[in-house]
Amino acid sequence: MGGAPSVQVVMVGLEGTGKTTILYRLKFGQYTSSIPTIGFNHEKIEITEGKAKGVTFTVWDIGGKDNMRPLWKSYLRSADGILFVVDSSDKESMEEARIELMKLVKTQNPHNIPTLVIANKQDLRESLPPEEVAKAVGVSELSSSHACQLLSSCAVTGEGLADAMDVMYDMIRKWKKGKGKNR
Ligand SMILES: Nc1nc2c(ncn2[C@@H]2O[C@H](COP(=O)(O)OP(=O)(O)OP(=O)(O)O)[C@@H](O)[C@H]2O)c(=O)[nH]1
Ligand SMILES: [Mg+2]
Repeated sequence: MGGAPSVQVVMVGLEGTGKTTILYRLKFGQYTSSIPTIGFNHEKIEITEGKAKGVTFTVWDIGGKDNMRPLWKSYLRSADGILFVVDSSDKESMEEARIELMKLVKTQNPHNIPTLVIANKQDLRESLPPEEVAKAVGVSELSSSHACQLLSSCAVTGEGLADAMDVMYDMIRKWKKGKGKNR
């Protein structure tokens, strides 16, 4: 106990869904163009407003290409929460995202850490609304047995990201209480 709280989250999702854009939006407060991630990026992000004000998030942003997905699970062991990013405009990838999300949360999550799915790219006209993304990737189904919720965002403008960090922090606090943990 004592000191400013800090948590670790792992950010995963299929390639091109906007993970690195989210990371740098949170870190620098502005849009930064990115190239596909080979390996990972990580940043310490101090939350300056909202319910999680003063909390430091260490965010591990892992590349989403299929050859990098086997790495995702190794980050789960030391993380307190999962941010799973979905491109809401890419309807064809929803089933693949659902399979990866199920696998990760159900079979590769030894400490049962909470998952917040982010339905990103809500600014695009063709994007599915958050409720439909939730159905398509199985959040509705998962939430009956696991701590799993969905929120929407636009990483280009940053809309929705402050709420997402608030909710992620809240989920982590509940998870830690439930585990009697104080890491
Ligand atoms: N319109 C729109 N474009 C976005 C949004 N978020 C990210 N992008 C764009 O989507 C593309 C991919 O973004 P990245 O952040 O590199 O995606 P990533 O998930 O890190 O991809 P990998 O590193 O390959 O796993 C970039 O051209 C971004 O500018 C968004 O909310 N809206
Ligand atoms: Mg990336």
